[in-house]
Amino acid sequence: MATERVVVDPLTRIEGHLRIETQVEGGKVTDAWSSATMWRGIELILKDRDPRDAWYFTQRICGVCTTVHALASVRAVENALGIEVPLNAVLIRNLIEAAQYMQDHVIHFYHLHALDWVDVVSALQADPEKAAQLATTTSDWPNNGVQHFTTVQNRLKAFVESGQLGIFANGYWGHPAQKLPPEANLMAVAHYLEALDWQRDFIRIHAILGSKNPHLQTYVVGGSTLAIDPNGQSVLNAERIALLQQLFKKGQAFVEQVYIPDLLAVASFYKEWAAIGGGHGNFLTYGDFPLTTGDPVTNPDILYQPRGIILNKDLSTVHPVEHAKVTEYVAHSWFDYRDGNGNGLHPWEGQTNPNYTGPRPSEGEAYETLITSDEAKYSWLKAPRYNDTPMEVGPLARMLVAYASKDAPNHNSVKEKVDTVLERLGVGPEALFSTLGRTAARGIETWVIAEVALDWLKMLTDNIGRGDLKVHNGAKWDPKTWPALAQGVGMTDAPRGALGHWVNIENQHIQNYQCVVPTTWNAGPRDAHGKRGPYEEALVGTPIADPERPLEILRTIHSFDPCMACAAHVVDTTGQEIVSVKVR
Ligand code: NFE
Ligand code: MG
Repeated sequence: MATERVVVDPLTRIEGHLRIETQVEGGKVTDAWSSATMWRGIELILKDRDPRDAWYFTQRICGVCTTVHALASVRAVENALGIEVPLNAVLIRNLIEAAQYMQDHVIHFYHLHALDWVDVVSALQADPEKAAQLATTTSDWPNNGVQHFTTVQNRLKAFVESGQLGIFANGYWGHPAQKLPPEANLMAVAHYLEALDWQRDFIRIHAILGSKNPHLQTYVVGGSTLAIDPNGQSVLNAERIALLQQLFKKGQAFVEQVYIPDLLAVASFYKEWAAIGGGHGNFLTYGDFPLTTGDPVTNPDILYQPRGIILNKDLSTVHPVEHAKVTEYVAHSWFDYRDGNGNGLHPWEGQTNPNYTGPRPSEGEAYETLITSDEAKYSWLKAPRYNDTPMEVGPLARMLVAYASKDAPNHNSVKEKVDTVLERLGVGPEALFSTLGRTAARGIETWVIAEVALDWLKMLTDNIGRGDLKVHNGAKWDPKTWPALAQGVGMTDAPRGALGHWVNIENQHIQNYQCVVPTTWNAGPRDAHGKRGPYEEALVGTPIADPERPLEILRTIHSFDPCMACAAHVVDTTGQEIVSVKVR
């Protein structure tokens, strides 16, 4: 049987640079390797700095999930020094993150993932009247009329006739695995364009709560710098709170009337993807969104989204998370540990010693594969493991843990929506362990968060109404009050999954800082025992209709929403040649 090496490098419509190598036999992926192809080293930049400044630097790991690294960082330092954050700051942080989830997930669905399922060129053949009928059967969204769809189609025709497809260039249009009828494609393209405007308006929430986006400015160890006075000129006054409510409500309307109906419509044509891309079946979430004061690391019970682990797709048991069991391997990564690469290191003992041993195309070195032996190093990502087990993180992990945690605050909301989606698609819970499940989980989560964000805004308003305007706890602000040695861990669940920052503080300065990031969990390479990372495992078994145009690889990898900047904590400085796909 013919064996082919199918390589996608760079894999686009993600953040950063990712190379996927696969072995394809008989029209199916039989093995896969995930490689992050760039590195910078934020963790090294943090050494010897004031830990209260770390969040400014870590937040710049990424421009997509931006704010989550600020949150993990201030929480790590608060955990190290025993600082409790006032309730207003807890809720402000939740609202910032809720808005992050909503904007990030909508952008992912429409702008990064939809074109894996939606054929833009086919939309040219659609009858706008039928498209409007289709859209209005599933939603009351005002822009679903014939006139709007006709305008969009004309815009699209003008694009194509000018030969400048712009953002729609280089898609696998007309691919045999594309199954939507032209009308569904037109509806999705119309919403793709609308979502561009929606996300820009919606994220004004971050301008209010964080002064700007990306890279919000109101974090501080001990709370928030967002001054509150309902009757004054303070940043957060009654008028701004009213605007926040309006923006969250508009956000919720888009999620409920556009995103969820589109998700269901598209998914109903691709049910076979409920049996593809499942992977290892191990899921980890740190949980998030504290509902009261208290250190979320030591008090998981205060979290709206529960902390937990699901193993081997078994939803009958949710295992607890002990951060001591997190380690990172470098056996297949371009790093070396001082005492050898056979063991994983806990982040408090973590090391960041880059040692690039791969090919150097910038120096004219040609290469076809990074996998030159079973021992090859092939990625700038370390391989995180929990209790020596690879873990998938992200919306699917959160959804499964919430679904299985009957006492969790979000259980009913999640279960109700999951059951609705499963019923509408006519599939059982086993369908969740798949590429389709991953994509559905992201939508369901956005639906849950859009609803509860309004409750958190009300909690904040009620607390302010009781006269509590406190946003910062300055008790330990002075470094002279700190012990000579302190260690902390800050956990959050970012849009793409479990995010931890670990800090060692020595004589008031950072002695070591390690970030173990969602995309590192998911996109990391094999560990010292040869166990594949989650992307790699999820790809095994994926059908490939046309090795020259491996659309199916994109579907599964995009379902994780890769962010390589986060994962490798890097920017690209090499100016790499853009080649959409190389097939051998
Ligand atoms: Ni750069 Fe990130 C999220 C984090 S993913 S997007 O969500 O943390 O690794
Ligand atoms: Mg790291």
